[in-house]
Amino acid sequence: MLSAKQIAQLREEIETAQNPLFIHDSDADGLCSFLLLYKIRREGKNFIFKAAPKLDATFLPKMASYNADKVFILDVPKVDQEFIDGIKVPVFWIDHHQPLKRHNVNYFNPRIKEPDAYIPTTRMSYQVSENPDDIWIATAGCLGDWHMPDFIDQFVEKYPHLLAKGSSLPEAVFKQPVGRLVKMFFFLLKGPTADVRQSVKVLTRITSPDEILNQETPQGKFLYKRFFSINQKYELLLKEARKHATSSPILFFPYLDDQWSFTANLANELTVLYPKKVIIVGRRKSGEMKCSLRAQFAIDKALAKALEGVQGYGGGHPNACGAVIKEHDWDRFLAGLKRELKQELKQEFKQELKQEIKNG
Ligand SMILES: [Mn+2]
Repeated sequence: MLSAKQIAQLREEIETAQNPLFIHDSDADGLCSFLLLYKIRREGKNFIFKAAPKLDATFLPKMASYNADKVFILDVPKVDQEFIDGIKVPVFWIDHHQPLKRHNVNYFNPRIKEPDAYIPTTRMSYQVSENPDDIWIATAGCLGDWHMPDFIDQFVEKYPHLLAKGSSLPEAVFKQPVGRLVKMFFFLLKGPTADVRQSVKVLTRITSPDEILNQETPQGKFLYKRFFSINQKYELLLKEARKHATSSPILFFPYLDDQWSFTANLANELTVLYPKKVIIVGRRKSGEMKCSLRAQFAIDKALAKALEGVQGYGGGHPNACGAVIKEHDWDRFLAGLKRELKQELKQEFKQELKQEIKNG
């Protein structure tokens, strides 16, 4: 979390900015962070950063065209020093990924002090905005980054029809009405740039979630309709992906990527539907298989072992990894991973058995 001093500093910088530029990640956390901070003063522009993870010098000409007096970078994991140096106006970077060493930037990252902290950028942005009218945006952004916010009881009190008290994180995100809102903040960012820009502009003028979910105003109706048509594409893919669930501990869904890239959303929802399986959503591209791996248990060790002797690389968090494998080695990789997972299960079983024997 931000300290009181950091909150005051960011608040002051936003309130005194004439034409701030907000560069934010292209997901629910990035978008909600922008909306919360933008609504403090309603000045400036946003740039949706789609080329994650790295913001580098190639973006400088585009940034210069905004003529901003301050730049706020939200939820972008990697920003090159060259990019920061090329900006020429004060840069404020709020993020919660692995901290990097950078200078000439006001860097706000809770993991500098607490390496294991998990605080979405939206949570910090809400500390700065502190507008209770926007609690629905703050909630959706946190849930979108798989984090149950500490203010959830206030949200439930205000919107009891959107979330049942005491819901778990998976229930909130995939079973409760608030989950539709979370998906909306992801899906409205997909598709042709002009449509996305229009959706975000309309979002800055929405005052309550019911305005969208119940289509209470023309703006709400517009967003709901756009979301609905994108969600239809997603639901079709999800249905297709579910056909790939077999008795194997791996659910592999080969998927053709286009501008409607749903990889991360699909992988997350599938882990909730199949909590005991490793979910792999993969795309074939120039002789390689690029894939996202997710599970509700640690898979990083099994992945590292499966990568041995295979042309490819990968890694990430314990429950969420990425990997790129040469296509000719794909079957060998998959077989290796299956073997490793079964091995781990066996070990676990043996240990449980030992424990049972010990306990008599
Ligand atoms: Mn984030």
